[in-house]
Amino acid sequence: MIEKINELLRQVEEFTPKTAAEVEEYRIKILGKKGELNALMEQFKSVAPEQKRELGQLINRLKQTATERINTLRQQMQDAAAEQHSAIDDMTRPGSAEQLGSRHPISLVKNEIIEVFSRLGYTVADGPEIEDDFHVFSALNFPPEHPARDMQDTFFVEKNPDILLRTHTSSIQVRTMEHQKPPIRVICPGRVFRNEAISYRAHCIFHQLEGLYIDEGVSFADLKQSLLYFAKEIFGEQTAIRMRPSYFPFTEPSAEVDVSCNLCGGKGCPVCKGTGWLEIMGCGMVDPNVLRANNIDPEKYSGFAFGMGIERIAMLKYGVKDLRLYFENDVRFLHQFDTAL
Ligand code: 2NM
Repeated sequence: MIEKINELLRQVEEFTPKTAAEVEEYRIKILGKKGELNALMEQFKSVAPEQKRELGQLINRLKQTATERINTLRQQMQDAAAEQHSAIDDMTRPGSAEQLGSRHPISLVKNEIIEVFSRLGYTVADGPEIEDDFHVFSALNFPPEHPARDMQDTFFVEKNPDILLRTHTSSIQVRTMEHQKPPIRVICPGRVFRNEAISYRAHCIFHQLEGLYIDEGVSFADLKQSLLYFAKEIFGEQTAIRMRPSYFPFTEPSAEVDVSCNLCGGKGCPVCKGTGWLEIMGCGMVDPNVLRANNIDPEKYSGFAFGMGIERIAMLKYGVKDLRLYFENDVRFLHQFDTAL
């Protein structure tokens, strides 16, 4: 028995496990219920009384040595694991930066335009994207046979009575006139929907921003100065504008507005197709029929309105060649506008 105990003592001292599982396995083998130590205790019962003192002390030594050795090894394994872990979770290491999102270029340009017009006393109005015929067409002097009322151009939700996706944000201005007396000075940004083939220059959903100013004695000169101020604020102080006669159902007279091409300084280049000018919006004096349809007396009040595509302004401002990029939400495109926050 003495031989056996000394052998076990040597084994315990030499035991060099590699894993915590090996330590546990060894603990069960030595100190477990059916382990070596309990086997020795069993044998100890039938030992001659004169041997009991020496053997008892030896067994106790084995028990103590094994317990201490196993506890030490366990602690070592735990420390090693913790050290590995803390190499990852080093609290003093600088944090890795979170990838932040960036404002969409359409939102950036929209907000910039809103800021410019708010300096001229305009407030922002909003309205529903799903509209009725009255607010999109009838109140805006569109004749019953106007092609915009066609299924070819407009997305209908229901027919008879007609419920449709607004094709311009002018419907917001109709709603403003409904519940507000002049003076009225609003800008209406929003999504509009047209049944168009998608290309680099057209999409079936795009963003418009329209303005409306109604008061006593509002003139075409006021319109011109307001739009010149807008153009200089958005495209730079050196920017000039010109107006070309045009036609819209809701304005008379109507005009297209061009800004001087900043790339060539008006001399002509591929971007402005040699003309020196870039078209940015439409505008005009609100047609008396529109004022009447919205219960505003055209004898007392006059007004101007203008409308632009936000994608187009953003394309000119940032030199983006394909309008579809604004809808694909590829972060490699969107993150290029990070700094413009
Ligand atoms: C444009 C061009 C010209 C316009 C007119 C109106 C309203 F409600 F007063 F009749 N809102 N927007 C307007 C006028 C829009 O977009 C190219």
